Amino acid sequence: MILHHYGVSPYSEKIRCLFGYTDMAWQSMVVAPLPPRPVLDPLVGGYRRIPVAQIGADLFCDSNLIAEEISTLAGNPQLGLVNCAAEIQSFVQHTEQTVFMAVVQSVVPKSALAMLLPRYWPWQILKLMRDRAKVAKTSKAPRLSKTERTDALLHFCDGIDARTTNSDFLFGDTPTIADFAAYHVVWFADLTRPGKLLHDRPHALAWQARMHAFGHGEIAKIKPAQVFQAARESEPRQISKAQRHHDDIGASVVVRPNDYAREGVTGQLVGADADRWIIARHTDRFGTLHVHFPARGYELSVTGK
Ligand SMILES: N[C@@H](CCC(=O)N[C@@H](CS)C(=O)NCC(=O)O)C(=O)O
Repeated sequence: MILHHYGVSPYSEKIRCLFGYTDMAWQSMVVAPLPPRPVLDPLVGGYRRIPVAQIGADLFCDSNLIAEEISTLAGNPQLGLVNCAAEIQSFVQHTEQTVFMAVVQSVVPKSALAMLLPRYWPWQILKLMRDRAKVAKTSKAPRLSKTERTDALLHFCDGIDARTTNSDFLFGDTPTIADFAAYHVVWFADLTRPGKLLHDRPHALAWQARMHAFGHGEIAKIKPAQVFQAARESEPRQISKAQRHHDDIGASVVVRPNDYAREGVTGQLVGADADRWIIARHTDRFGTLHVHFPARGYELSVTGK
């Protein structure tokens, strides 16, 4: 599996940590924190969020869908959100929507600069900050008040501490996708305000250390030419029979995130079920590519039949 990612991306950290836990070998393609991304853009065709995973001519958008692919490869259903109990699903949803937003919206420019200055040139930081301000303007994600942010973070941290008092992980003695969803939020909070979020919560801190100890798996760097070759020389994988029954199969569609960074991908719907949409992009450069999206958190519009 190739992962298109960048260092300070929290959702990428979630996947890197999953690679560590499952002890997976993967190929790393580091991309810029904002478009244009000359390696990824021609493959994915418009989706601008990171991470994106690639297996040959199949592209997987969104960390929860990537986690599902990893869960299948690793034979561990608890790492795929759609396989988990409703309680775990709603924990992940709340963590990645409300708690993540509370962390992001609490970052003050001074700590953002402290995080970025050792990693990027000043002109890149300026561009990145302008870009994210633009993304925030068109975002449909709720803007939380200071009190809402404080309450959400307090509740989250206390919850982690309580859940890890008598067990090693949030929902028992082995990790589920909930642990990785919570971990990347804590990791990002620590990048911007080191040590502040879980401060004075011994069980939560021990859990964080256990998650950190998984590492990132076996990483191999991959070159742009190899990424392109993998796409060009592979056929997209077979679509299952069950995914070929949707009424709109064959239609021209656009799929886009329903919250922020809403640039969409245009193509032909070739597979769909309750959890996933698969759209085909026919390209001169790579032949046919399949771009996979989770149904949750994304919207599909039919543009022609
Ligand atoms: N739900 C997405 C969220 C991904 C996300 O927000 N990624 C960030 C970077 S960690 C991003 O791309 N932000 C806005 C942008 O660059 O367009 C996922 O789970 O992958």
